[in-house]
Amino acid sequence: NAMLQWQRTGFHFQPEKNWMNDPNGPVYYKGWYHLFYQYNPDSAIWGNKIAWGHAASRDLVRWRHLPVAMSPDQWYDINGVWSGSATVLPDGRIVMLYTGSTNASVQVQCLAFPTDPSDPLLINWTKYENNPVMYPPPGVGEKDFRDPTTAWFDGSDDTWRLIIGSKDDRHAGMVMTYKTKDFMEYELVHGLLHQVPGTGMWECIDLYPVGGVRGIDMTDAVAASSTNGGDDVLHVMKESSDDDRHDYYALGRYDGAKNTWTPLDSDADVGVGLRYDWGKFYASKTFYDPAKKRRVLWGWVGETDSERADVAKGWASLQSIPRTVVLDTKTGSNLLQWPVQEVETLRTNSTDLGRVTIDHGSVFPLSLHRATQLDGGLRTHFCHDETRSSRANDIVKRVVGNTVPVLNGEDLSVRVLVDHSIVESFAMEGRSTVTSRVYPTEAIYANAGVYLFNNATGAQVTATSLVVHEMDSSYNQAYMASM
Ligand code: DQQ
Repeated sequence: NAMLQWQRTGFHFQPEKNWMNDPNGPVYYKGWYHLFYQYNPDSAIWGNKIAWGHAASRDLVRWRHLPVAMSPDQWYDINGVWSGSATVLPDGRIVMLYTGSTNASVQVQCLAFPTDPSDPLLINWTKYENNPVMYPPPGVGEKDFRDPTTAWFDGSDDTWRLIIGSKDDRHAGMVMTYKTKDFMEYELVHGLLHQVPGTGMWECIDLYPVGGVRGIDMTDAVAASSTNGGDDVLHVMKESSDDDRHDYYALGRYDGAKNTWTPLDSDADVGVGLRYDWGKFYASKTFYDPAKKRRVLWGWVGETDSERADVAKGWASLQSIPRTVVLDTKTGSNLLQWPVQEVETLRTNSTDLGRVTIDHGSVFPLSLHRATQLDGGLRTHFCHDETRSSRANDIVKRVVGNTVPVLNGEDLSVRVLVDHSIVESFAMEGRSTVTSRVYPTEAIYANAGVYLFNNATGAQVTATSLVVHEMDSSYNQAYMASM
């Protein structure tokens, strides 16, 4: 339906057509960033034939679409090649672990390798001949055992460790640890790494270090903690709640020897405290980028329109802008998420509006060339109100957000990315983020505009600084195989 094509984004990743959900196996390999994703090649809705879509990029912004990497074609994944993660071995080889949904819909873990390791685009994948490598252990439901993480090396017993989320029979979300020497044989580590009552199935868990001197790569951080106590390193644990479809995280301490992870603040434990994003954002995953020595987060941003509309337009879902993730050393109690710096290479016309004061009850239009793709910041109050975003009646419209700490001496600041049908906002340098899908019926292409308004009954509001960057489309910049 050509009418709806304006909803396609200019600089957020999406497949050329059909359904996408979770980001899978992000990894940097021979100069290319790889993004795999849950993909239905047949339709714009989720189904039982989910495959791994694949794209690669030099800069996390301009993407090249590649052939489907893995399809459901074996007894152990015939009902879906589900989510998983990449591990890079010290010699540079990649090991991919993913969940297969078997011919009996049992969730098992499977192994795959690049068929040709000399191919930087990693086009072809070979599934391990003795798959599956892990079955649900005794006491764990056949349909509650999925989404293996990236593995890290633990020198104390020379094993690789990884974790898998689940829930127990009393609806507590929980995390199991496995260890392996060769990625073919696995041993369940005694006890649970963590567990939170009442939080249900933990999908797509993630565990990674932040804050310490060597605290970005998991293997490095584990090595550092065994040599110096590692007290400066915190570990983020994140789960995607199948109950309410939000991504929850907490800061804590990981102890490999005891196989425990303990939250700093038990009142804000995983699943009950902080979220990565207070809008539409789910099944996210981080990876360590060795090229720029940073941790990068991807999240699946689904549609909030109707399934009927998705079928009509022939596609569904976006990925968030890839975000760097660091510890907020000022508060010590949350992460900072920020669009990767490469996004700024898409900025074209920049308008610095300086200081703007808006009287109560008034609207201030900004004059811009193009308002459908923007990146900008202002320092004043901010509100994500989806109720005003569309006249359509088949979509979810809410007011979404949360409190964000503003410390003494700080001003409130917000950065907002606008890309046709998505608005992604970062308050206070990324202490809190909100993502919305928007489906305007009139404000599309040249009819879109940006306005400052002040709905207060009495007070004036002053934005002490306001900058707007019009954004290029990353897809305009064709990618050559030789790049
Ligand atoms: N999506 C995958 C699962 C995962 C879920 C299936 C989260 O592996 O638990 O498409 O969105």
